[in-house]
Amino acid sequence: MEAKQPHNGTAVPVPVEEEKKAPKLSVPSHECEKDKAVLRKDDNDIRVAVIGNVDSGKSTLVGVLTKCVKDDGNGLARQYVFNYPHEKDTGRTSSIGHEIMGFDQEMKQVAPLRAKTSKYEQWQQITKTSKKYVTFIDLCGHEKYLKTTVFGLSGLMPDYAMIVVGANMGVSKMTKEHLGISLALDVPFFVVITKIDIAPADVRKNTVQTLCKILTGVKKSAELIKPEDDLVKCAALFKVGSICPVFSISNVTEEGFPLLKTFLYHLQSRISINPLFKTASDPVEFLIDEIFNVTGVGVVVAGTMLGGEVSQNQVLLLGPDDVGEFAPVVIRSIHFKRNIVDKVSAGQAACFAIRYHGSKKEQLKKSNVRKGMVVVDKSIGPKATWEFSSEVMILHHATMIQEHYQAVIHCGVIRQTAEVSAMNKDYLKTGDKGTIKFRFLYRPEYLHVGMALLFMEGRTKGLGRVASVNYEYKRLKPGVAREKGQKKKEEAERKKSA
Ligand SMILES: Nc1nc2c(ncn2[C@@H]2O[C@H](COP(=O)(O)OP(=O)(O)OP(=O)(O)O)[C@@H](O)[C@H]2O)c(=O)[nH]1
Ligand SMILES: [Mg+2]
Repeated sequence: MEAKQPHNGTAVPVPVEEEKKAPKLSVPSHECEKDKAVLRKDDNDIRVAVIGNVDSGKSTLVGVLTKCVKDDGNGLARQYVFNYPHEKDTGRTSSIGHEIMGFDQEMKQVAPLRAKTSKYEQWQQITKTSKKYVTFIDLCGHEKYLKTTVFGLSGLMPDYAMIVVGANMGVSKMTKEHLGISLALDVPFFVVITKIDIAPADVRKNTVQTLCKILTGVKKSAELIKPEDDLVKCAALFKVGSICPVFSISNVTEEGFPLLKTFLYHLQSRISINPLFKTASDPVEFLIDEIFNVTGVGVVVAGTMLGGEVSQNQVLLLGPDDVGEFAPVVIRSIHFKRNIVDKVSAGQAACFAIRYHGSKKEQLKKSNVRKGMVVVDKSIGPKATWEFSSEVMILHHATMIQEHYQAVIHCGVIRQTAEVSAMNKDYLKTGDKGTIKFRFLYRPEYLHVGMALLFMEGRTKGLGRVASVNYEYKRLKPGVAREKGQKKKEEAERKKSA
């Protein structure tokens, strides 16, 4: 199997001694609410998560946009964006893919190097010559990989979601599901209808009508984009408002691409209005979404900078581990979009080569780090929590959610099973709202009040926000806790039958 490249627009940092100073990236101007001086340096880097039903043409669209090759309708363009050979064989995306497209001063797309050159060279060329770039996060359409798609949407902090719908396929259950998740996570979305070259006119019309109806149902007004539309205004309005731009394209003929590319160029970063992001002058907070072990380098973590600035040789805290502790680590080298840099700041996705620092003599191993951990500044005084409460809404549950119910919590980069330890109602059914106290089953996590969360178990789905965290509660070891829970359950059943 081919080795997977670190993503997040990053690459494996080379050993420190080989590092060179990275070229400076230009900063565009655009209005925002925070002080410009402390905003992230490359506010011109937009992240777009690509979602939609299986076979709707997501990977193909990413391939056509970023590699400037036309598709043949038979899987040609997607070959350039797959991570693994098995994805090439089956044509199905099963992992998260990252690709970038760049624009120059004149708003023209920077021609990528030949599609067959390494991703490394392609990204370096685009970042060096572009004024602005859009990073696409290609996600999976198949239900089997829904957890990966949810992770991409919630943990990789996209500015926007691009929902891809096949004109000939209509709006599927999975498309609606992805749309619902974007809404739940407050990720504004636009729609791209693909395959207009093969969809019969009546089928295409039907797809558009169904889509408009669904969007109206979620209080969004569909804007079917026409050549005369003001795309600058559209991109700005859609960032905060209730419109949903809808593009119609063909990956084979490239019909509709000029309009879509212009729109992508005008997209604005949302970090200034996303409450999760802080400024470069705040203490460092970096969420880990992937871990690599690189020969000659050691452990490399990929993730997103929520706040602060990180430089080479800086000492920060890594955690929480399985008992909720944080350990000092030193940043050995930094990569940003496959370029070696000496600093990254709030809003950027980056890769750090790290190792333990100070009294901890052991060597940091990949197994010591997991997705959901953070690298933070000591001044934050980070704490891990086993228990938190959340205001929730149940999107679907076959019967009732009660105490002891267990589900997988997706919250940013955190993914862990938790149990309902208390509720403000006896039970919750589909459509109900309530307050639930959740307890993680395996380890404490680093959580923020206000973070959006989704919980899932089979077909059950609910969404909510972290309302408060309880640092006082310390969970018993999982085995003991399960035993206790089981006893409590048995007792309740005994009482019921008595
Ligand atoms: N004719 C035509 N075929 C297209 C178009 N877009 C995509 N295709 C074809 O549709 C098929 C599916 O495309 P993919 O890009 O793999 O779809 P996907 O949404 O990424 O699928 P998953 O990753 O499995 O969720 C491929 O054979 C593409 O060649 C289009 O605009 N026109
Ligand atoms: Mg795909």
